[in-house]
Amino acid sequence: MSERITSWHTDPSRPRFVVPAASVDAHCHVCGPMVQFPFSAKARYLPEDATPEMLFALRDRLGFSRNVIVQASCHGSDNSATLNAIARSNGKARGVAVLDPEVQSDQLEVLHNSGIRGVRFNFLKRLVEHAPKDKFIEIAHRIESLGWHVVVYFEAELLAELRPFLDAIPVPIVIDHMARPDVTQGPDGPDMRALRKLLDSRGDIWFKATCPDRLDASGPPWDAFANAVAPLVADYPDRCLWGTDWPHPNMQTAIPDDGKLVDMIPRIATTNALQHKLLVANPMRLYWPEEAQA
Ligand code: 0GY
Repeated sequence: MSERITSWHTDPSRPRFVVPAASVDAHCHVCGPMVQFPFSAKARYLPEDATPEMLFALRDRLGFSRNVIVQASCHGSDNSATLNAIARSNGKARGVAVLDPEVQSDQLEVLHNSGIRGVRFNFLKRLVEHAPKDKFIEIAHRIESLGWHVVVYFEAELLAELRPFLDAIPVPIVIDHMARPDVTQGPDGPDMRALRKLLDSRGDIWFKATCPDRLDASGPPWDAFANAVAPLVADYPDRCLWGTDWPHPNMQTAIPDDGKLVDMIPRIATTNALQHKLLVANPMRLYWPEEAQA
């Protein structure tokens, strides 16, 4: 693996949908710059530099105000690139880290003071070598006093097997990309039913209504995604988040136009009230609780 990948649209359109004031892109990443922040030796893909300045330019172009930067697997558990981006954001970004199970408590404090508010557990075999559930549970207990949550990334097929693990997590849980349901099954298909069952089991499980480009092979305007996801957002309006997923790590075909991704929002959050929850109130509660409106 030596070829570096450009996984993002280099000239995204300006969205037609105008997002509410103070909107948060709650799922995005930075990669590199490689000379400053080398990629992990275990990285499964090698991206071109997707720098903080590029992310912030996209934020402004799309009309967003803040970012939640999720540590990408290509940087392993070295969060330096993510922390660098948060530090350069003038307070407009917070982050989700990937932690080494041996992380010390004083390092957790440093991460908190640097803007980290959650930890990501990635179960995608194509992205990570190991996903040690026992260590993840230990980490989840250790972050509890900081008020953090966990972000879990897995595919729909794994949900039943992961259920005891998820049940044992003592902090709020955010499910990346709704656990990648087969959206062609529609809103009442087995994958969405299983996700709803999980959401119904606890009041503190959230989901990201993200990634039509990854989940709907029919391509823009991603009708299957809109059809499957809109009822979920309507039924769980206080537990959904939205993000661009820029720079769309490792996407090599069907790279999405980020402006078109924003234009999907009113199709999955169909009223002003839902849009405000999805883009402002919900991410503020999770990432900037000290500023969130009651
Ligand atoms: C995503 C999805 C992917 C990649 C990563 O950390 C990552 O490398 O998250 C993926 O390949 O599905 O959320 O960015």
